Amino acid sequence: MHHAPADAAREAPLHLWRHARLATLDGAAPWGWVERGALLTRGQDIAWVGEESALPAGLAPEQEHDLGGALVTPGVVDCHTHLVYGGDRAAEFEQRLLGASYEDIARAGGGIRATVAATRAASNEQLFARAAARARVLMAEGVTTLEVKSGYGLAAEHESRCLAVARRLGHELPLAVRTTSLAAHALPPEYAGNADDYIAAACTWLAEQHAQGLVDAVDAFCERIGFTLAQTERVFQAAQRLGLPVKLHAEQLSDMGGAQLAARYGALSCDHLEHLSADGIAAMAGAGTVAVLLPGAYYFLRETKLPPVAALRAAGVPIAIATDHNPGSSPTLSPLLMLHMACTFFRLTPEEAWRGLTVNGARALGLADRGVLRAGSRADFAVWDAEHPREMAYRFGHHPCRRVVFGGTERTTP
Ligand code: DI6
Ligand code: FE
Repeated sequence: MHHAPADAAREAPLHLWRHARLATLDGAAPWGWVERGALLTRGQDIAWVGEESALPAGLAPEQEHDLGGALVTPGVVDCHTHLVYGGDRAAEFEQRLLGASYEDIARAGGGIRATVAATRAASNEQLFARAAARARVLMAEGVTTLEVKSGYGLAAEHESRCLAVARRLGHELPLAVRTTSLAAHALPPEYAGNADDYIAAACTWLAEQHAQGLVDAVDAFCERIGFTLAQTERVFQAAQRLGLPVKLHAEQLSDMGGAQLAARYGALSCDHLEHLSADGIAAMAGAGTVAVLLPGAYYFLRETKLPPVAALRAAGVPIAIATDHNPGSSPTLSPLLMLHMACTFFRLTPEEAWRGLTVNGARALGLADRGVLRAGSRADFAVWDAEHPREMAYRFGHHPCRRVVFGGTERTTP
């Protein structure tokens, strides 16, 4: 006999996590702060959060964990990564510093095409081992939910392999993984000069990948060097036919009007957004689309145009922050550095940046059950060697994450 999930949750043992300073990020109070806090977890979920002095009486928790007055935040949600790929582009970085232009490198078979070739040449085991090593670095900084995009296979077989590797990360590591199909990332060499045919092919792969349970969302790179608005819309239509939510790499290098298109398809998020227009902001606000800001790519590409943070804030568009980990434009594995850079470059407040790395990151993935410490949410939280979460926004190159609880179970740090 199988128990219904609700019954299983009721039967799971109760754990008390006490003597904590909580940044719940729940409610309107600054940080959702609880100075002398405690959490009760049952199974994978939080059963109760509050002042320890207000703990419900008469409970007999099976285990009690004394957190010694440490700071607790929700687990970190990295809602935009390209974690699965072969090779790296460190030599290309070096060549550029020695004077080679992006075009020189591209003509010599470098850039994104080099990553596609290395990804296709890598075995599933190699792709998995490399991606798992990267995921462990992210996890050491408190990541409990991770989005992983395909987009370096750019052929049916290789896109499916990359999505399957991403799925396997979620099965083999104590981490929640959401997969996004990004076949519309770049034009593979087989389709040079034939982007419309490539998009038609990619739309047919999507149905197959979805049938295999490999896809949670669909993304595209709408850009002069990526795909046009019309091609992006065909990808969105294919996603819509399958009932899959969409996201978009939008207005990263130029204002294509991608945000307006994405909003018409009810996009979960638009990401990058340095060149986002007032019309794009209004469309996103109307659709409830999250703005995912990616300070790592802004920094690494030495971008100078800032995303319109004040206007996004004024329009009430939720703002998320992510690593955008990829070998070409954001080879970082530090969500905490992104937290810092969101403040220094983009002028987010430390609390906005933290909400960006937790609750709004979750929202960018369509997940309402995490990102805050609240009764009913998933028991995903991080314990920090810090007095206050603003310290992690202030310091950089600093990793004070000490313990992580994922789905109610303490994770052993890698
Ligand atoms: N925007 C980016 O910055 C990366 N992809 C994208 O859509 C670059 C990917 C790469 O250069 O490998
Ligand atoms: Fe990206």
